[in-house]
Amino acid sequence: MKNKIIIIALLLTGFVNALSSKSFASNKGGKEKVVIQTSAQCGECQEKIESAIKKLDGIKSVDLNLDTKKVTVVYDSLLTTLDKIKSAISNAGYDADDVKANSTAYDNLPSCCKKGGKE
Ligand SMILES: [Cu+2]
Repeated sequence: MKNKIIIIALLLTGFVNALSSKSFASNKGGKEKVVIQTSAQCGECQEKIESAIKKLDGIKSVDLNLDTKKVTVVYDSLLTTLDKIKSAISNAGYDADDVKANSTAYDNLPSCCKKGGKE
């Protein structure tokens, strides 16, 4: 009887370990897809943002929608992070969600590319 309890306990521990290592593995890397709100105004902004993101490692695809100003990025989370993508956008002169545009880069944008430039 005691042996049975030990076996069940061992099986349970193994099961819990298997579960936790599985969730760890899925956090460890692979394809991630994010949608980031930017402050892009026109096609030129779109190109600048897309090429800034493409310079990072592990970028699979970048697609900026000018109607919504949202950029969809598919990337390998082993090679890059969401923070790196946001700072690439900021360093290009545009807002990326909660990350504000780098002010020097923003000042260097043509006036039509600044916020409200197209409105
Ligand atoms: Cu522009």
